Amino acid sequence: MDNCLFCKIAEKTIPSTAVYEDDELYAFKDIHPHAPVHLLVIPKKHFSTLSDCTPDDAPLLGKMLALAPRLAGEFGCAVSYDDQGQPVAGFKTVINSGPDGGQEVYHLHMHVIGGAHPWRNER
Ligand code: DGP
Repeated sequence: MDNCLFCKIAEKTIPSTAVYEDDELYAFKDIHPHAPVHLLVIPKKHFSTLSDCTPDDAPLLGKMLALAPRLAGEFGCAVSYDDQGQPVAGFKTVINSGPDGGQEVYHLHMHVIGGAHPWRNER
């Protein structure tokens, strides 16, 4: 789509630090990281927001979600289990949608954020 920042990033007309790519998805480092690991996963097909997706897009959305733990593992923040079977480490996946959802870039993207836990006290 013309004038879409993340379409241009996926097309490589704007540079980014790639961490994953296939025929449908592109993932790269966020330019303003909120934590030691902060990645963005985008579909190459342009959707402005999650609200523009339909049930037919479920396989693509599932593929995006399934990529999160794989990338978290590659960046050292996957959930693992200690000797007592308690979960350790971990990451957060976020899709901001629309102005009330805090979305700033209008190309669907999923944040994968880990390596720190500032949100633990937010619960
Ligand atoms: P959101 O608020 O969910 O729309 O988050 C947009 C994110 O995109 C924000 O964390 C910063 C990131 N971002 C914005 N512009 C660029 C860019 O040019 N390159 C990269 N790598 N990330 C960007």
